[in-house]
Amino acid sequence: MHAQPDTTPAIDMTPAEHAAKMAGYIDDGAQRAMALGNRGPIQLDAECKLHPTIVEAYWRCGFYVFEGVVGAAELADLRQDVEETLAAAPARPDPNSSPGNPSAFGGEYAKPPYRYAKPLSDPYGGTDLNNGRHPIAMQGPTASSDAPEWTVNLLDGNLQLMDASLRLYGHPGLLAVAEAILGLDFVPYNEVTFIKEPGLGPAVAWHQDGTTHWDAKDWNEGAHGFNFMTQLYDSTPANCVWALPGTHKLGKVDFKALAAASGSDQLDGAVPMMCSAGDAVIMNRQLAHGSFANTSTERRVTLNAGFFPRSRVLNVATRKLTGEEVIYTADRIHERSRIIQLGIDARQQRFPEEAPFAYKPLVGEEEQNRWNKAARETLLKDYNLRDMFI
Ligand SMILES: O=C(O)CCC(=O)C(=O)O
Repeated sequence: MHAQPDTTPAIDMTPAEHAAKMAGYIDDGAQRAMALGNRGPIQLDAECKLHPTIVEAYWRCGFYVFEGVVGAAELADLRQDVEETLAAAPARPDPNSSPGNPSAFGGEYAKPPYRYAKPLSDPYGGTDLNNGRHPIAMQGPTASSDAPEWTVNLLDGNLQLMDASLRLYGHPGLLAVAEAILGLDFVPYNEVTFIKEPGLGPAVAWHQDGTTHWDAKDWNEGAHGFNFMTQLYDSTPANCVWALPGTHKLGKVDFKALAAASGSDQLDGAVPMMCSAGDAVIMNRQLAHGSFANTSTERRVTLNAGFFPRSRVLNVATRKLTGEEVIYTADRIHERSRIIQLGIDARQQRFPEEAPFAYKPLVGEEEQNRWNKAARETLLKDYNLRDMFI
């Protein structure tokens, strides 16, 4: 891999000028978003099947905003865990970490949990990082003179960093949605937290997430699974993820051509995925999406948890975003999937009045996957070394 700059050079624009440039785009995009008909509560029938109009809207648009998924008590737990995790972050990345993905260890984990970026930068756009999946650079305003040198923009391995996040992973409504979209035997991908602090949060340049099945003969609009994105604070048009509805059906999107046609990184037809705190978006990983530098005054914290159809992972040979080659065996999938069952049990202990989700591939293995002190060490510790990427 080529050496990469760790940030897109800032252009001569203040955060306030960037925010002003976004204003008209935000108004138009927010109107388009509200007209899509793809938001509302999770609706399950007596058999826990997702309402067909939700399924239809998800496949039509490539995303759906589930409102009110996380209640007040759980939201408070999640926010507190994020605060504690961020408070433990070193102020700057380890100088020996990759210049393209500056990161730092914090505690005992095998994989660095903290990822950093320069304030308001675009770490990926126009580089060949992440298998080159971010072809255009976003506009990078110059951060204010009192900004820190680095901002934490990502936490990796949510479920071992934050117990509340493990409990959210076992959410029966979200897992029922996963089952409805991917089938009974859905498999996990990874869990990360996107942090976009006001005046600091970097851009995530336009991209599609999938990397493996684009040229497959049996490629389809669901070939690379989806991410849940649970919002711990209101997610506004100025700081949220934007998307081009319907692009998950089109194969590889030519972002350079779209940016040229649109005249900038403000792609024509895009919509913001606005949410209130406690909402959770399901987003198809083939959907064209990205987020702008956060020049707003509001923080965004998003917990991502992704899932795949098993048929797109089992015995599949692929390359991780780092370029490393890997084959996903049945054993590996089974071991990684045990964390779903662990999350279900952890949630049941915190919310005993809730009916737990039954994850079909592990029915009968509940006893081996109980949440307790031992499981933290034997099952959860470094679980994210078994993350799967397609
Ligand atoms: O949260 C963001 O700003 C970007 C999220 C994203 O690109 C992703 O989940 O793939």
